[in-house]
Amino acid sequence: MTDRLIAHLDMDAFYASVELLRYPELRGAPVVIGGGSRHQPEETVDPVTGAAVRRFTRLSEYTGRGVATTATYEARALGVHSAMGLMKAARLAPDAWLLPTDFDTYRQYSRRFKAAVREIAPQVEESGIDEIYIDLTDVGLPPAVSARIETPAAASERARRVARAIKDAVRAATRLSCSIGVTPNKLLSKIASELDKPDGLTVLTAADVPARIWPLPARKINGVGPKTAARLEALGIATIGDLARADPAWLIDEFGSSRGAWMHEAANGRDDRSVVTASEPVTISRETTFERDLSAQRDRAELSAIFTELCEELAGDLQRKGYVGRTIGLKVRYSNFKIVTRDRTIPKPTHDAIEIRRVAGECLKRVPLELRIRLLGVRISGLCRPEDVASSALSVAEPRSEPSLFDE
Ligand code: TTP
Ligand code: MG
Ligand code: MG
Repeated sequence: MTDRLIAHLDMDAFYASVELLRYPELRGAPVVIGGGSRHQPEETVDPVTGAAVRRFTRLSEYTGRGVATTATYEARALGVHSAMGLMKAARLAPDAWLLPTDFDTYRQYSRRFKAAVREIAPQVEESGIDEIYIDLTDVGLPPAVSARIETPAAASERARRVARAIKDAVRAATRLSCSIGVTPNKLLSKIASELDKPDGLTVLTAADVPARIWPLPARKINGVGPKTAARLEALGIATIGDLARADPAWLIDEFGSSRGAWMHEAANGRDDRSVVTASEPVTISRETTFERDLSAQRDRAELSAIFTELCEELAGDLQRKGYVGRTIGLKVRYSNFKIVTRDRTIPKPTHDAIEIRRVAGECLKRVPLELRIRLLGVRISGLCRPEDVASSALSVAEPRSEPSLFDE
């Protein structure tokens, strides 16, 4: 098998970098993200010049038990890091600026950078809000060249070219920088993306493992947590190289057969997990077949209750899975087993039960209701993520919705 080209991309100081886009005056200063709404910058007007000014909170003003989600590289230089208590961070960097965490905005930027990458390389695996794995094995190959006949040097050259294009696309879409590692597998790429942060680009082959990977501490292997690292340390194993050179049988004795064997493989840079692209659902639906066929005339109350319940379940599915949709559809199967469907697309996407019920009710007015009904279903398509839509652009029904046929 030829080597794969797997990239790991991770955004630089992600939450902090997003904040700097709206507060460019803080660029170059130590900034820590992790406050609450009371640390929202105050917008005022300078009484003399009339210019808008913002007042930010100094980290030294913080009291409470909150932790830093992240910090700019300037704050990291003072010793502040993710998950550090803010009071402790304030002792290290009292003059740093503190900003509240705004997950909605970070999620929006997350979707944006991932979409930009997918335009260039569609094989993307989400592995966190600010990071993805990308399979570049077949991306950017010159026509009539297959990855199988490409020389290793040409493959590395192509990896660098494609990764550079991805970094440019991420910057164009978000004005943010990221770091990318490209190696033959996910495990090595996850380590490599960190080697040259921020704004890094590191391409490694299996031959680079001894020089570039082995000197690193064992905890740099994704999956070796602080506890395992401490145990390894106590056994005299500090670096990935120590682990690679350890006797696998001894590791298995110490850590069990699967973990011991895995650690040895990982330290030697071997990992054959593939990049798993999660497919987004196209539609979400709910339907029910009745115990007995129901008549739109005689069983109106029962049908109406079931119809409402289906819409509520569908809205619950959407909210749980984190989608909103624009096309709401209705499916009716009659006692003679014939099916009719109707759908309607609304201008703004929704995940609201009342709104779904209202639109599905309109669809219901367009189906014949002379025959008894055997099955009723509602579905929604045209799905997207609510964070991709400004909240004012979400469709929510007025509390009193228009009555549908079943309610009349
Ligand atoms: P990371 O990618 O680990 O860190 P980062 O992007 O801030 O910095 P780096 O340049 O080193 O990659 O995490 C991504 C975001 O996840 C980070 O900006 C904030 C959030 N986060 C937490 O909320 N808590 C944590 O403990 C960590 C590690 C991250
Ligand atoms: Mg990051
Ligand atoms: Mg990350």
